[in-house]
Amino acid sequence: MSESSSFGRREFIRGGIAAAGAVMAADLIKSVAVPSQAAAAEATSGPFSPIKLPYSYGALEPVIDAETMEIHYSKHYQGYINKLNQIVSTDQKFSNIALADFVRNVSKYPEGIRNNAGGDWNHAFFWKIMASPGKNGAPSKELMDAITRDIGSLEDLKNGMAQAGLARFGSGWSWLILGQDGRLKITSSPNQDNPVMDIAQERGTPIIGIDVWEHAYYLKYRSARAEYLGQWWNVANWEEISNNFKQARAA
Ligand code: MN3
Repeated sequence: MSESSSFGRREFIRGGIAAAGAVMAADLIKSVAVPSQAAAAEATSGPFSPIKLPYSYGALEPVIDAETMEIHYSKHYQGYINKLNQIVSTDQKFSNIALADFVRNVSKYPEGIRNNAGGDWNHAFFWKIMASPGKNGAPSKELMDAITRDIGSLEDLKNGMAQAGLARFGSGWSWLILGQDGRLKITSSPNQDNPVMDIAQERGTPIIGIDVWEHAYYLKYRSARAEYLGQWWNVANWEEISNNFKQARAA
């Protein structure tokens, strides 16, 4: 996270110069707030670490802007991982438990593990199912056949996932899952919950998951969640999504 720490230092120096110029108190508060945010996302040690982003921060432009990607990855995602590492360091009984096991059996663990293991798992999943516009491929035939059978059409899938995301009040995720009955289904979850969790209303294997927290789209789309959900398909990595379906069906 060297980029964020150098950013923090730069802002801090700028803040120092502003202070020397004796500018207004409000400006001082702003300049001091930046380094503390950057410091909060410094990687901490522990069993959990971020996956490498499979593309640059700017690779999803113009659908998702580089600044949103940088903040989302280096602050929010890293923040969940840091908190998870901090929580598991407090009790010996949490050591040697894999992320997938925390997520699957989340009802056994404290709320902080539900939120932060969910945040880690969901974002790692999300980064992988996106690709640059124009390089994002198309659904496999077997996935398209299942979409046609269970959802209707690709347009129905897009509309259905937009509806699920818009109906989710506050923060959460819109999902396409392979249900335990072997059928595709559109669902949504609050906060950092997901359909793998034992507490989920609709359980299944995620094939697509779209982050509908404001931090995922607000800088570019402001409050227009529907527009973000419509544009998102231009960065859907169909190769990865089709592979998720293939693996879920084989499981
Ligand atoms: Mn997010």
